[in-house]
Amino acid sequence: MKKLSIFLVLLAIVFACTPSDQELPQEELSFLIDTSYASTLAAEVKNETARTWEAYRQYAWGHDVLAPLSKSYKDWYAEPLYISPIDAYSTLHLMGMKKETAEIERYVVDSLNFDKNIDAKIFEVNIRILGGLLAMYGLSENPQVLAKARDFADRMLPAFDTPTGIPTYWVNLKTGEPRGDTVNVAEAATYTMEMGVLSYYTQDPKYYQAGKKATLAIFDRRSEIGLIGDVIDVQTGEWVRRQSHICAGVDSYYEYLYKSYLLFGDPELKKVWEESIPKVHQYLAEEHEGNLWYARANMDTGEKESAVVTLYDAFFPALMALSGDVERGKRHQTTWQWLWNQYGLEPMVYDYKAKTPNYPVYDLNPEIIESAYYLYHITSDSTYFHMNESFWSDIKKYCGTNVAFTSVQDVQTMEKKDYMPTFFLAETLKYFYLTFSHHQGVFDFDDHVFNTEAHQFKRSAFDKTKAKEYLGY
Ligand code: DMJ
Repeated sequence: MKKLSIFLVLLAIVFACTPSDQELPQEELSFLIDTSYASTLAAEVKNETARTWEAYRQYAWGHDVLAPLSKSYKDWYAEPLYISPIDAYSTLHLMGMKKETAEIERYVVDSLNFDKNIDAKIFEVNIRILGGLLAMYGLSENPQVLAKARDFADRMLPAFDTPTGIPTYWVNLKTGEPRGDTVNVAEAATYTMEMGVLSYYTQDPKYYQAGKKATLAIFDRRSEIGLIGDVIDVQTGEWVRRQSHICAGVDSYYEYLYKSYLLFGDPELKKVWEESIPKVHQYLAEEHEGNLWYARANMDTGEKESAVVTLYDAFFPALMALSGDVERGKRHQTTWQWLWNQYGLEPMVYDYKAKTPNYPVYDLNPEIIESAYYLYHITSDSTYFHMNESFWSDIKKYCGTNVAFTSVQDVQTMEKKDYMPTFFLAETLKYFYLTFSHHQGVFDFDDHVFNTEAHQFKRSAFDKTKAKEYLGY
């Protein structure tokens, strides 16, 4: 009886001191999340990932991509490169799916052979295959995985052997024959992270040096007002298109300037970042009907030319927040959320002045979810948790199939398309899981950097003094 009265007194004190939800100011309310509900969502994402992975195993094993509607598969080239499992590994590992990751690791070591007579697209295989294998090595410490990554990078390197140092679009994995003389900026200069990690692990600077040379080749060709174009000739170094933007085709150039600096500490990349990013804000940022957009402008005059953006651009709030410009990141993220809510998913290409989706496909892309996750971690504001909660609910509703998830052909009709891109496993599911499990502290965001395909690298595993030597900067 005595215990009960003490308990009741304590309870009365607690209630007296805690205002009801209605009395809490809005800013404080926005920091509250129900952790058991968050855990339920995290478990749901994990279950859905396991279900999706099982569908890949059942219908597409040994191939690049799952086709969820036909319960079949697609390959990128004449011979498969096993891209889905390599991309999925770092997500499955993070979710603690040990049996599945062991199976992928075994396959990579025992059966994966890159000696194939195919022309591989350098940009895509760098972020997915090389990035995925390097993350796999970082997580497994299996030297045979590192040997595969090195073998793959050695097959990529002939592409960088151009007068400018900017890689060709394709390279033949067997013969080393490069092909394709024009590339966009993302294809030209998104290599410093993977190549830097490989140089660190192998203590051979040649990989990082090739990636960095390509990045500097772009920066060195900036206009007098400090903007870069978007398509370039790898042989002559002449700009083929002089339009400046942060959209698909340029995006990860900016991302890697900052993130590679963060991981390795190369001061030259920091300088390039610090000189480049103010120009992006100065010439490309545009307020339109209450939203903050990043337009397309002429690289020489800075005149805005187009209000056509891509859903890939939603990587930018994350990059802003990571680099300390949190307020700008928050404002820009609100713009993307606005666009998502116009349809219930995002169109791939959108004209914010004409208000038309120029290309209405949604390919299960991660960027808006990635940015919500970064902002949630960095601000602790549950607004961003709830953003991802609603994106997750929409993806389940419009992209879910009876075996996995699939892309949408048109966000206006929600007609489905028979394709589940590999980055859905590498990125989209990962960022949902990280958001919903954030309160459990299972992942140390501040000790990691993600490559542009969301493969995680531990910052504390890269000693800056050694990096200077191993990467040769
Ligand atoms: C991913 O393959 C990478 O994030 C890339 O940098 C661009 N975006 C796609 C997914 O949308």
